Amino acid sequence: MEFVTYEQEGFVGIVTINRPKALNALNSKVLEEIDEVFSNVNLEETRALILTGAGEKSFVAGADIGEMSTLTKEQGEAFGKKGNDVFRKIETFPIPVIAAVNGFALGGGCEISMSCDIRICSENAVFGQPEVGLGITPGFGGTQRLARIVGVGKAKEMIYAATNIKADEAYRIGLVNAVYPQTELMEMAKKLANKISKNAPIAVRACKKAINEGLDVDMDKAIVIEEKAFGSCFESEDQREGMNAFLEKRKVEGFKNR
Ligand code: DAK
Repeated sequence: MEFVTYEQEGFVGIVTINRPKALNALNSKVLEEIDEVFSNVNLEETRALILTGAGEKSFVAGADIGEMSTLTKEQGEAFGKKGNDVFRKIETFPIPVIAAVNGFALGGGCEISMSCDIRICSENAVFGQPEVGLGITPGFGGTQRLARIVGVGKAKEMIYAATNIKADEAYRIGLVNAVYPQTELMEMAKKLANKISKNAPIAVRACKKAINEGLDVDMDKAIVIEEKAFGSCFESEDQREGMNAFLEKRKVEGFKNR
């Protein structure tokens, strides 16, 4: 791998986009490597992922403008699909993915963070969809996910006016769950990932699937998705251990992911 690294710390996997010379901008190679890293995650031993960028300046400064500058209509659509397939893989990945946004999250950077389940950021983070200033639309899901996360009005303002927002504003509008000093960001991301990892993995995965799939359908269908997810947990050892521990007034002896 040239541009993406993976580290395993207990049940937590850390994926780092590492192309500092271009502020971690996403070219085709970076997208292919992210895809490969996610494909290789060992889901038996990993219960949460953290996605971050190398360095202290930028999470991801967007799709690679140099690579995009000469695309034809067909090539543009193909590049959009390549990014969208990877981002959808992250969004539907069986385990939670936390974006630890450590600086610029512009264009494709904002978009990849929005394909993660949860975003936390450093105080120097900047979010935005500056594409219309480059003569293009957001191409990796920005027009769809931003409106779903922060609401239509705010998303339209950010996208039409190409307005970048700082960390405190991102927190205020609900784009990020928390803001930390840069030096504490990864520690806090790991703390959250470890907290998730201590819970029953089968139940956590079922929650992610139910929340994601339920948001795409009406409430009558959505609630059935939850019923199925809830029912499926009763086939797990971890459900028995979780409930027995409560009834026997003891701590859970470590969920087994079974
Ligand atoms: N692409 C390529 N290189 C980039 C880059 C990017 N997005 N962002 C930064 N770099 C490179 C710079 O060119 C510079 O390289 P050298 O000149 O040193 O070789 C290096 O990173 C350092 O950047 P700066 O010198 O500019 O650093 P500053 O601190 O002065 O400024 C900045 C930092 C983040 C404010 C600035 O670099 C900047 O404005 N970057 C561009 C941000 C941006 O506009 N991002 C959105 C890109 S558009 C689609 C698919 C995808 C997309 C759209 C459509 N379809 C297929 C339909 C997605 C679009 C985008 O993401």
